[in-house]
Amino acid sequence: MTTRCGFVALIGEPNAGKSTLTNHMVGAKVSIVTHKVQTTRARIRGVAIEGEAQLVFVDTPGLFRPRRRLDRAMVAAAWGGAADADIIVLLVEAHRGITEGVEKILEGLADIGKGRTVALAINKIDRVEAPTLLALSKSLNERYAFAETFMISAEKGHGTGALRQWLAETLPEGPWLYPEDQIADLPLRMIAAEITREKLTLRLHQELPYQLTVETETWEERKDGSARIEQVIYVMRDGHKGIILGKKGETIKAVSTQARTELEEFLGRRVHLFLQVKVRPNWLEESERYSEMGLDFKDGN
Ligand SMILES: Nc1nc2c(ncn2[C@@H]2O[C@H](COP(=O)(O)OP(=O)(O)O)[C@@H](O)[C@H]2O)c(=O)[nH]1
Ligand SMILES: [Mg+2]
Repeated sequence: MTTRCGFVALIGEPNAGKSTLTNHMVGAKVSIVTHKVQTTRARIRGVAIEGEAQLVFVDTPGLFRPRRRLDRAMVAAAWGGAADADIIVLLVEAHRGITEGVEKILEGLADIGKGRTVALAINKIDRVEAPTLLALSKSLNERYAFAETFMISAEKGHGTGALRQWLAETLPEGPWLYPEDQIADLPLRMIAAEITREKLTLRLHQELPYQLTVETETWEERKDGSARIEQVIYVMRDGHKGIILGKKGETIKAVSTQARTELEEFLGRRVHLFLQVKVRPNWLEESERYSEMGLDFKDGN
């Protein structure tokens, strides 16, 4: 039997559904998902198996016009993920169509996509009627020579089987890169930090989620089989610390419980989670914070 293996980079605007599709394909939550834009900060690899093929999905941060250093590092990681992939899948939201952001990505693809297989996945088809979908598919294909077009709902799992099948057939021949039972290529400490960041993002309003970062500081394996995990939430201002703690520490307590429950489910064992909030006005300019997130920190980033 010939095996196949390769990287499938999912790119698109923030909120297109890249992380939802990654999780759906892997069959487990390896990438955090929220309704807020720019939830995914780094490249997250999720592994799926289809017949003799191992599909390594590269979930990327959204492509958007960057303002801050962190934004620039995220966008660079997204394009870098595409440039390193065997197949690029562009996700476009069915109900939003060809936005200015999508236009910009198509421009970028003209360059990065050269000599690569690029497919189009129109996502969230549960939100539109068929005629809209066909018109959108037609105009996107007029703008770029996609190898294939798929109409999917990452959330409901519609059309994703066909995409998966096509990817499995199209990836290059080669040995599998990961053991059969591995579903993610991200250190556990980072997955743990991402879970806490997701719970914070879901709970906090407006800009605050974009101004904080979570790091796992210590991870101790206990004799009784449980894990003791200490994490730090870095925020930029004293006021933010107060918001995260909440009245009588209610907010952080709730976040901690939710994160711990999900971690226990993910790890399949008991977890003792300790969260601490630290004010660090300049964390967005500290290279160490970026390496903890798996992002490059460069001069001029
Ligand atoms: N209606 C609908 N919503 C979806 C679908 N796929 C993703 N979403 C939602 O879109 C939002 C953004 O999804 P996410 O995967 O985080 O997008 P990303 O920023 O591209 O990674 C979340 O609220 C998802 O639940 C879909 O097929 N249909
Ligand atoms: Mg995402």
